[in-house]
Amino acid sequence: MPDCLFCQIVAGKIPANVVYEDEHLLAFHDIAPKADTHLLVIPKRHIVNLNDLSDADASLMSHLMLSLPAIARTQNLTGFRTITNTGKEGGQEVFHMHFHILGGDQLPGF
Ligand code: D5M
Repeated sequence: MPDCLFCQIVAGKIPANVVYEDEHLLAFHDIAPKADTHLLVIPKRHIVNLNDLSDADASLMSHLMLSLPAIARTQNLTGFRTITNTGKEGGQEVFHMHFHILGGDQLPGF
């Protein structure tokens, strides 16, 4: 998606502070951190949000979820919060699916 911000990060056209990359995923620091450590984990392929998923994405989503702890550990996080905002009403601002990883200090209960 040419005018998608996160697709442009995947393509290397917009810089990001990348902490993890593999064939399917990219993880980088959020530009406006809401916690001491705030990462974003995205699929390289353009997927809008959870509403955009189908059964064909089961393996990708399994890989993404199972990768979150290891990505958190790159920042020495053992405990962390994971959030994904779905749709405008869900607070989503960038319409390329991403999972926030928040940690590094004691987060309040939810
Ligand atoms: O979260 C979108 C998140 O994307 C928000 O926390 C800011 C972050 N953001 C926006 N632009 C950038 C760039 N260029 N690099 C890194 N992070 C960025 P949402 O869940 O959609 O509200």
